Amino acid sequence: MKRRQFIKKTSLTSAGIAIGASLTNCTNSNKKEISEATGSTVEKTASLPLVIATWNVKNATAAAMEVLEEGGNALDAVEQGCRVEEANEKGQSVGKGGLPDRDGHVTLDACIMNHKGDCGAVVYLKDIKHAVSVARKVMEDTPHVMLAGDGAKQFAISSGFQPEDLLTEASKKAWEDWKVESEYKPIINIENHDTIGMLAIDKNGDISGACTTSGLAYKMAGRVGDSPIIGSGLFVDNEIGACVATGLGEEVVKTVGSFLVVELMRQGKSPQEACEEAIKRIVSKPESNYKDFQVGYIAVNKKGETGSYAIHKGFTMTKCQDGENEALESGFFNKT
Ligand code: SD4
Repeated sequence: MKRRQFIKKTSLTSAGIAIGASLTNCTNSNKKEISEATGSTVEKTASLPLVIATWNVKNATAAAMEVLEEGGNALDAVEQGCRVEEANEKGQSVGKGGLPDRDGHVTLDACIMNHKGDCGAVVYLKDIKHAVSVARKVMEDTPHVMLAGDGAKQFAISSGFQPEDLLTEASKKAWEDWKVESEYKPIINIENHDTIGMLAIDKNGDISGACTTSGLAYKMAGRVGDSPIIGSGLFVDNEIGACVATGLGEEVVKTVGSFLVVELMRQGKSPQEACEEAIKRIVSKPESNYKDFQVGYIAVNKKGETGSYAIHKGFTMTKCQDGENEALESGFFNKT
């Protein structure tokens, strides 16, 4: 049997076991050190391939890792990983089942970026659950980087995507309950299911990233956040590293957060130090009301070192590497 067939066969037949095993083996590894500069935990491992994602999305990172272990590239991995959460109807911030805007419409934002610096995005996409795959099609099949609204939907349908109602009974009920008071307030952490941002390095050392979301629950109709904006929600520079953001998109956009993190790594900061500095830019603004909102970043550099940091407690980064798939608590700024 050829080696490629063997890898494919073993990974296909053992996929469930491998994923199941990694889900239960979520022990903290001893590959971490305390940074003398910042006092925070810094990853020291650099074995490839690796996948990291915002929040606790181990099924998604496991799916991405499966792609990489079968010899797939980082772009395929992040797309496939994000699709897991987009299809998960229980996740109320991504894809099908996402919470709607204040008028009851589920609208999706997503982007993707590869190691060559190519990128694609969709904003205000309705009725198509795999927004990340539409973003990839924008990147690969059009002369543009971003499509919005009706045009994005038409393009998706003409590319073979099936339209469907994305508002589930559970999300409709949540929206109807919300309408009683109609009080708009960002939710600081949505446990377990939230915007999914994913970064991967494949066996060749090439980096890709993706980000997909239904945006903020009960947002104004037409609102778009950071997640589909290259440089804000996501940025990849294959020479340096990559970053992806989650939380209140308006605050990420104002500081061009993911680009900032990558540029700080270019200047010599570790991924951890860069994420911390980018959060400090937000919270140290005069009259910042950071106590009322959350922002979190995860980042990886070319060496495979990773970092994550948020304004508030409760943010996690899922990391899949060396047979382990674990949700790691992030450091956070607000200690009060
Ligand atoms: C947005 N950043 O639309 C997204 C929402 C999010 O955790 O990440 N929530 O602003």
